[in-house]
Amino acid sequence: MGAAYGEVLKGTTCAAIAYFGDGATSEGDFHEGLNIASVVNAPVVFFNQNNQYAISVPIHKQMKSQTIAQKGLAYDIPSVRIDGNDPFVVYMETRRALKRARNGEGPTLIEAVTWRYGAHTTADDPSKYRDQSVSHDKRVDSDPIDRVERFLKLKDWYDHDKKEEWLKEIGVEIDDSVDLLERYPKADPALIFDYVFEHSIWPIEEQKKELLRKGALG
Ligand SMILES: Cc1ncc(C[n+]2csc(CCOP(=O)(O)OP(=O)(O)O)c2C)c(N)n1
Repeated sequence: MGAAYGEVLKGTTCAAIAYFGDGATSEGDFHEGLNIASVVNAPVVFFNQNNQYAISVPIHKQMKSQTIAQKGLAYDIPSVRIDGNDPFVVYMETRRALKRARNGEGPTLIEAVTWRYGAHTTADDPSKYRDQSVSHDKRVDSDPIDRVERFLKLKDWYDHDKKEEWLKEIGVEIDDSVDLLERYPKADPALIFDYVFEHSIWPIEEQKKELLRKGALG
């Protein structure tokens, strides 16, 4: 919302898009962002990826709202709920919302309903809080990559060799990027204190000194 409104102040026609989970919509800053975006008609798209879990917390345990889209109504923001596993509808609605934003028509909230098949992070074990066979069935039914593949086959546009070639190319690109980042020079941790404010303030300076004194910053 801040980045979007900044563009208005600069006089550009750029829009901003923010992606966040269902759990994020239970936090105060989501509501503050929507409220002020509506008040100043900011060129922003709020894109909610509703995968129905905030790590181990299922959606019904963190909100009583039937949908996330309805939260936009309270702020008079046009809101849609879409099939987040349909790449075409995700593309079309995102494009439409960005166009509205760039035309000065203000914010949009998109709720894209999906499902997290695997773990939240490598430290998470979803078998502890949900039946993993459900994830398996959902994947078979609605995986977006498989859906596009089925669509291309139906249209007779599918090229198996091209797919294999791209998979190889992308694999090499990912491996190269990981190698590059692993060799990246380490940042100076003291820098995190230097850019909090334009001119530093004493509590930040004290924290920096304290950490340097303890040798925590190497
Ligand atoms: C203020 C705060 N509290 C807790 C966390 C720990 N945390 C990280 S991700 C997460 C759940 C996020 O759920 P959701 O918004 O649904 O996004 P998802 O990762 O499921 O897509 C939590 C609680 C955090 N990062 N920040």
